[in-house]
Amino acid sequence: PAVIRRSDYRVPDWLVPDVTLDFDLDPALTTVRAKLAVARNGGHDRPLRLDGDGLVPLEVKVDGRSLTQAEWHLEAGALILPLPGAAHEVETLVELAPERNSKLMGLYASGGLLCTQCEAEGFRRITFFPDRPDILSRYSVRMAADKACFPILLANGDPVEQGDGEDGRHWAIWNDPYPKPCYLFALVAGDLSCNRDRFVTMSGRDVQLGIWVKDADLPRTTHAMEALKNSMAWDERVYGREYDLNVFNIVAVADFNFGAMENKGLNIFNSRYILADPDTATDIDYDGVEGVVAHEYFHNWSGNRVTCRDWFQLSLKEGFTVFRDQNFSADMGSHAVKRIEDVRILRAGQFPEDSGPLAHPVRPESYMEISNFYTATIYNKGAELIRMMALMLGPERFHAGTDLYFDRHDGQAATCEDFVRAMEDGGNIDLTQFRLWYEQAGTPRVRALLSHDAATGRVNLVLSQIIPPTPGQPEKRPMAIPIRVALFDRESRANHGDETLMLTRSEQRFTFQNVATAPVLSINRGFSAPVIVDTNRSQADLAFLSAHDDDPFARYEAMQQLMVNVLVGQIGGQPVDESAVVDAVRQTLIDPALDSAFVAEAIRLPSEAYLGDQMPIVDPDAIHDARDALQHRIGAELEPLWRDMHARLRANSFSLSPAAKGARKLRNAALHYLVASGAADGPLTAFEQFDSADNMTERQAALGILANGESPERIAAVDIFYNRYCADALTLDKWFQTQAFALHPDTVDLVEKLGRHKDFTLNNPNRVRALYGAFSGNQWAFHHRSGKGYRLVADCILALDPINPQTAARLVPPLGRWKRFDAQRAALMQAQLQRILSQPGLSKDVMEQVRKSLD
Ligand code: DPP
Ligand code: ZN
Repeated sequence: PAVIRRSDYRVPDWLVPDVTLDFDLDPALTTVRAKLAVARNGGHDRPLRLDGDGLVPLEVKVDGRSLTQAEWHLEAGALILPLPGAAHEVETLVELAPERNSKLMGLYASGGLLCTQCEAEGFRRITFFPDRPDILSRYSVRMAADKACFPILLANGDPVEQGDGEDGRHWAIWNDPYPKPCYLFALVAGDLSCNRDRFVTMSGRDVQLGIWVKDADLPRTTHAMEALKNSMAWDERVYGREYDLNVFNIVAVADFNFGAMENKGLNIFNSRYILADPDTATDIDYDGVEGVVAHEYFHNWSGNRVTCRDWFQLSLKEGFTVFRDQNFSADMGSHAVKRIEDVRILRAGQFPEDSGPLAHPVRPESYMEISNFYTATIYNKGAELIRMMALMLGPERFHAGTDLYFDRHDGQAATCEDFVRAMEDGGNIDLTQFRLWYEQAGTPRVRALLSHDAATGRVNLVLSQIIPPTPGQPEKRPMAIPIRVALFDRESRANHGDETLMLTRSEQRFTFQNVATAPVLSINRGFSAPVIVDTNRSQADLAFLSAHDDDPFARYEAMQQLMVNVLVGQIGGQPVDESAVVDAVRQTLIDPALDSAFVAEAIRLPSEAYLGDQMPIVDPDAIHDARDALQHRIGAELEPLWRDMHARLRANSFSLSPAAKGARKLRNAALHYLVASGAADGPLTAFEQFDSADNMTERQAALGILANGESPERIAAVDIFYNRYCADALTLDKWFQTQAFALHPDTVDLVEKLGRHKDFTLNNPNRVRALYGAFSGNQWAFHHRSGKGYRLVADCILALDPINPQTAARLVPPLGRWKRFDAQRAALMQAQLQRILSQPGLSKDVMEQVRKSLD
């Protein structure tokens, strides 16, 4: 397969100002007639090239005249037409079989619906078209379908006309007045019910809102609707951006590769990010619904009104939109806890990517398959880049920059460079060096050395940076890194002042005056930069910060570092006294100033995977044992506290208030430590919570805690959960996922068995991710020394690739991390990658990931 390079970008040869699509819909056989108004772009004599993927042209017309087969040809699936003039009308006819489309790209069937997914390159599976985001067209779409099976017909924009046809068919026409790239095209046909509402925009326009689901799911859409209205109000208030059509529709579908898709005026969602009720959704699910509804809505400006010139600019819309949805969620709940969660996600997903064979810059230079670049780097690190600019500019200048960006580029296909320039011009700042964040991959390591001179009252802070080599980038230049610091007085606990230091050189010295006694350093406060910080702070200093830092993220971080030091010491055979950790946990638990959600985050041990990331060679068994032992000790020493909290935090009735969510989170943590203590009644207490909970947050947590151990309660809970929820796909996913995540010595065998379970299917991406995605994130189980875990995941990739290559390719990265493991495991992992690569007919999705992973 060919490699596409950013440097090869050329403006399109032909533009397509207007598109008329006519769909005769049927799951077995759909016909698509497309009329494109095409216009030559510049003085050249190149033919018109219309991308196609698996399409056969049944008819090709130019300006109303049918062409003979000699007048066109196909080249790598694309239709090539030599055209004489400056502007023409090109018409094509193709046939599709949506019910046989298992890739879930293009037009496909899901649970009786017909729906589309076009980003990134799915539109070329629907009709011949120049499938690139810098071609912006006005669309008029006509759909006809059987009225009984597909009573609802939706597309982008506003509905224009509808009517009944012959043989029980009906039709509808929708027009979208805003020129858009074809990746934002969408249609849905099906038997759907609607949760209707309305929103009046800041200029007084009435927008009809609709969330379309299967009738039985209607009661589960209230949270999504609240989130939508809150998002619309937030984007007006914070960014001054108003919605621009008369209708906004969301449809939930069960089979979906992404989380959701921001098609203009017609968002299509993976049902897991729409449907929520207390019996089936955890608080994390509720937050996921709120965040993803907001994310897709915010794309209407950051993505749709201003779109991307080419797919190398993907982070232009994704990084910025993640930043926007993160801040929205923080405003709806707790800023402190949201930041901690987002950093945890970044460290769990993006840091490993950035240090492995698939590392790539936020603006990549090349790709084979663009679907492989919907990554944590593009999304989450991309969001951190926007956050750093917002920090450097301050809120007013940042919004001057975003206003300028939206005004300057409205209706255009823009680049990351355009965004940075708008920040410079609107916010009055020089970002020359900062641009390196878009170019250089790899997580910078910042080393901080603090020294204090009592005689002069001077503090020196020496900061240095190293950007590790990454594939294709052996040498790195120093970056501009904003590091927020504060110095604390040990006695008075006073903060000498918060400052953002700009580290721009390899090594730099910063001086602070009038500091009488050696202070404690608080650094990278609020996680001001996506870097790894190495400091020479003692366990005593970390304990101090874990009790007294006034920045909640830094306080959490101090606690985590305290735990990491103990665990890494233990694993490396250089034990560090654990009592500081137990004391810090106790202090945190009894501090009346802290809210429950923060406490639950702070007292949780770093994950096994995160501990692995701190070691040169990951030893999954030693990590598991050390973490398990520390958990046991914290559980046992503070047992009365856990017991008391678990009883005290029981709620009388269910609520989604931040306080109620925080209480559930902390109550689950208490149960976790109580069971870890080894108390004889632990499993029974967990089972009681499982059995009596009136919400999924407590029920699933109890199930997970039981699944980690060995008890009759475990077997009972797994059984009861299955019988209660086996008819609900999203909840059954939790049953698979909880077992695949279990820290239990038999997990690898259990996953093998679950892969053969009658409810397991490769046709639903959520189910695949619930079992194999969760399993490959379970370090101890996946890296079972037998290599069985690697084989299971490779088997799944090989079986899934012919069905859904995009989802198959997403399972490859954990196998690619072999360099981080001992020689025996590394060889077993490489052998599975080789086995995958030797499969004939491998998709380019999987091939690209496997080839890079073997390098
Ligand atoms: N649908 C995906 C998202 O919203 C890709 N645009 O991030
Ligand atoms: Zn997005």
